[in-house]
Amino acid sequence: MSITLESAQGIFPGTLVADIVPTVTESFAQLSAEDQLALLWFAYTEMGKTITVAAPGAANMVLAQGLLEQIKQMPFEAQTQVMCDLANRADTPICRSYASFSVNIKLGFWYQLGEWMAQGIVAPIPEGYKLSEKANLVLQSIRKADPGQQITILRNTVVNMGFDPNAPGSYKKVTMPVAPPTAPAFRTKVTIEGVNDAAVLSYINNMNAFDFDAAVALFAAEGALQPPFERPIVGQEAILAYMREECQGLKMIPERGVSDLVEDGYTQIKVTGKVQTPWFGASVGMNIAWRFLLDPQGKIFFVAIDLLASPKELLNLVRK
Ligand code: 45D
Repeated sequence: MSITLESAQGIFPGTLVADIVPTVTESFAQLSAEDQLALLWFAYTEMGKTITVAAPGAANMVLAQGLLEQIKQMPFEAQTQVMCDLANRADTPICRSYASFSVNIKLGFWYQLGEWMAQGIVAPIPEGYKLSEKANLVLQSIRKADPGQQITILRNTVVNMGFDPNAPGSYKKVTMPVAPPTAPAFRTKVTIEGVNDAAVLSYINNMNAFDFDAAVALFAAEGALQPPFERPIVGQEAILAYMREECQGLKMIPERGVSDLVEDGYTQIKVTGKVQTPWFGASVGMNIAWRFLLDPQGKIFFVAIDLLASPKELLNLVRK
């Protein structure tokens, strides 16, 4: 049997991922726009008691500034309408510009609206707003999730808003400028218990230095990267575009792993550990696994990043 992208996706099948994320994301999408906004407000303010979200970098704000100023000038009623339109994915000019933003700019946009809502500059959630029974159940499920899962759910809801006339997965978005990689003298080097494969170590070290060109060069020409709950991104060019958009400021902290030779000279390697997003820094460590498949030349043929079901999964290095 020869290796394909599909067979690669199935390596380390015993890995338990956080199914709560797609489940809750789906139930959330069924709610009315009013319920969605109120629920997010409640979830976000509750989470804010234990984990702190960092103010976004200036670049994210500048690119959303025009839209934010426009909304700021509106009367409360119109502001509420804009927020409902975003949740409803209505085809309006504002929803189209929102959809053209990269993920981090969308998050920066909502961060600012959230601040303004708290200050009374933008229409708040009406005092005493009562969630529907369905929305209450969704909020309960979010409360049960761990912080890494909670922020992933929040991120998903923000990503899904707006009106995108283009095919999903096109990375030609309004995006923030790419910061230069960390200078060689300041780079860190990880060690991973049980794994000393050069491509894997080099992948993590380059990602931590935001040297995406070097990280992508470790992939096979038709290599693929599969983010949590997403389809694989195939080919060096697409992976590079994705990294420049989504990986700036991430801190990867791999802990341990296993490596085995499989058929046709390929090697499968599973690494578990944590990743921190610049939005929450060290206050949230997401428990993740990287499932690598390296080709006989030692190039990355495939890597999946999974958000794990529980911290216990960090110790699950079973091959089957
Ligand atoms: O609607 O090796 C209000 C890859 C009210 C790459 C609100 C990776 C109403 C390769 C509350 C104001 C990237 C895959 C809204 C590794 C309302 C690789 C606002 C993994 C919306 C390791 C809400 C990286 C707000 C990972 C402001 C797993 C919400 C990265 C803000 C994960 C939410 C990053 C924020 C995550 C969420 C970041 C800031 C999950 C950020 C989440």
